[in-house]
Amino acid sequence: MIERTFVLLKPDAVQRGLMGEIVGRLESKGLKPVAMKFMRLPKELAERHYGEHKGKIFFPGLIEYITSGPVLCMVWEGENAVASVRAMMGKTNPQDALPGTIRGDLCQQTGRNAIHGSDSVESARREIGVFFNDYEIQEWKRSVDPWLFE
Ligand code: DAT
Ligand code: MG
Repeated sequence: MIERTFVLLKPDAVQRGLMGEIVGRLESKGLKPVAMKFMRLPKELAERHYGEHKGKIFFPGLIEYITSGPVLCMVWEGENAVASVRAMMGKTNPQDALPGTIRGDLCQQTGRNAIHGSDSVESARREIGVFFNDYEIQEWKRSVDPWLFE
């Protein structure tokens, strides 16, 4: 199933100069970028995005961290894109994330785990709607697609 997923590179990824590395991994997988936006999240938007974690002990710290600097917000499309990006990200706690995954290779602590990716098709739809208007999402054909999809 061709799906879309919402991906956000967190302030630590931006500050550490890892945007290219992470975007490169998603591109090399053959996933197709359909939206990108570099922005500083207003607190309200951050709280809406992480609404499911409201009330948890780490919520205030999470909001402070995610709003502390610019982030790269993106939508990527591809076969089974939601689970595929989650697998590439690795476990939430980088200490549990396998080598070969983004968090396993590039991060050390849960509170600085570099990347967000939607955890279900339903979350992806909600999160894409929170961050992007329809006109910010590009429908485009890629000439390599026949070499990725039979
Ligand atoms: P994921 O980002 O893997 O989807 P999540 O949705 O459970 O993980 O949590 C969202 C973010 O909140 C996570 O990337 C980092 C932070 N977080 C989660 N659990 C935490 C914890 N126990 N302590 C500190 N931060 C935590
Ligand atoms: Mg999550």
